[in-house]
Amino acid sequence: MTDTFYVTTAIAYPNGAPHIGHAYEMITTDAIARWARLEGKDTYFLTGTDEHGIKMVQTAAAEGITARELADRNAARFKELAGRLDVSNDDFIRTTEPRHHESSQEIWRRMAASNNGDIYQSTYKGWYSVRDEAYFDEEELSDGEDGKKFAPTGAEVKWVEEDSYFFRLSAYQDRLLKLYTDRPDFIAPEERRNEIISFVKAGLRDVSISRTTFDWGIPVPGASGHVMYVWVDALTNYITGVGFPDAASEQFKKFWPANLHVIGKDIIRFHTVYWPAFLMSAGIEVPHRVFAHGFLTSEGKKMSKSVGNIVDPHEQLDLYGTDPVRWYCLREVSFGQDGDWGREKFINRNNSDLANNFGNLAQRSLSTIQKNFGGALPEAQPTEAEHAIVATAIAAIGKMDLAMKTQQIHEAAGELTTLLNAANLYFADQAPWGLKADLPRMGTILATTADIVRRAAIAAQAFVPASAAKFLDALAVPEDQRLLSHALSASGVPAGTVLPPPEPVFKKFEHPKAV
Ligand code: ME8
Repeated sequence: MTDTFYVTTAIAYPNGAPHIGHAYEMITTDAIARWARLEGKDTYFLTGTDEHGIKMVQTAAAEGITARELADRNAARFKELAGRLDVSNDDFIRTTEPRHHESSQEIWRRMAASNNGDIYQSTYKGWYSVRDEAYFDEEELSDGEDGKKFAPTGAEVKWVEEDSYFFRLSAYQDRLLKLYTDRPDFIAPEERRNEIISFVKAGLRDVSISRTTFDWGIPVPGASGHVMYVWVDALTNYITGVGFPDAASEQFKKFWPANLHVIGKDIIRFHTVYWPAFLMSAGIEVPHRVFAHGFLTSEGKKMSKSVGNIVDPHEQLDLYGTDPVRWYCLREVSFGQDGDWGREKFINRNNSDLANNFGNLAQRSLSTIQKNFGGALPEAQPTEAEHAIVATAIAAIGKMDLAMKTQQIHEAAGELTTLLNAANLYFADQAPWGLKADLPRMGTILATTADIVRRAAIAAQAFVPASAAKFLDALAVPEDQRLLSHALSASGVPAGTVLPPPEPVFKKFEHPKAV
């Protein structure tokens, strides 16, 4: 039986155009999904948009359009971005779709029916942040000017009082703490896990899970005038995406529980406290793991509309193209930590890792094969130096695999670069271009280098897929021999295979001149 792997991103609010933080999450999750496919796993990758809630209503009103019009316009932008980033999602869920309404109403019914009722009716009185779509306790707030109050996220909160349904989250404290203990891998990175354990240990309050002051949401079954709190329906997208409420469906049985939810650090409580509690209440298995990544800043500063420094991923793609943007996100930022989008660092990364290291190795070895062997891959008669570099490659790819299994994406990308550095050193030391009088030796070095490029390019498919495919095409690697097992195997492309003339794959970028 093939292993399965189900991975998701958070679903973004389409109240505006996507920013680089959204692109970052799509790219990193895509690398994880692509790696699982390279491992030969039957992989399902879901992303989408979270279209309900008061924030959508208010933004739409300010623009003089309906929430649905706003959702339609911006969901299209998120989809378009996923396409341009070469994101390999299998589905794109929109929470306004009928399948998702059905699914959310079913999880609600199950929660209402469980433990003699995990859902009860009362009145909510408290603080709400529209920007975060979240409730806050008085103690968490800070005071601003004019009596305004602010959530720890910096968003203004408003007092709300309304008739509402509640979820009995307080009853789940022990079960949640047991989950974190029994399954130490459930929350990553470690510091986030500790933060959540302390939060839950401090005690949990029941959560208000319906709203009555607006109607842009999923109707609560059997309770007219109530729509679900946006987070109840948002989290449910992860099961809708694999066929819930048809829990007997092949897809649901195959992919649920999800292997991994990738999210940002600001929404960890929703995913590691509310979500498992909702699922336990509904009698549905909880996901295996939630990984919280950090936030990207722009040239060292927090991105904000008021500062006007929000990085538009489309602009970056226009300037640099898809794979350099992907590589920067995957290599420059330690996955799980905050990172920065900075032009100088971007150009350095691209030029050193992609153009000078990867690109040069491939170009120099392949063009020398064209020049001296008419494009036919020479025979290798390996000496110790060749055995050593091949062993280095296999070990590096093994390390990449271990790193990817715990979402240490930047480490995996770093291993790839270390391998390519070693291969460039091998190539420079052996200096094949000076061996015209010893063609068999020259051929050995070129064939070995081409084989290292093949192995590296197979692994690189998770990171820079279009460029990796170009290398693999240039090496005449058949489509069905591009899995991780092929990158680790003893043999590669047979000697004598005629290779097409190589084309440069990566470009160097110039640093803008200081003015
Ligand atoms: O939170 N850097 O949507 P969202 C990196 N709809 N990641 C960032 C970021 C930044 N500067 N800013 C935001 C929501 N993100 C909910 C999710 S899931 C059931 C519902 C990340 O559009 C953020 O942490 O505000 C989240 O994971 C994702 O982008 C969508 O954020």
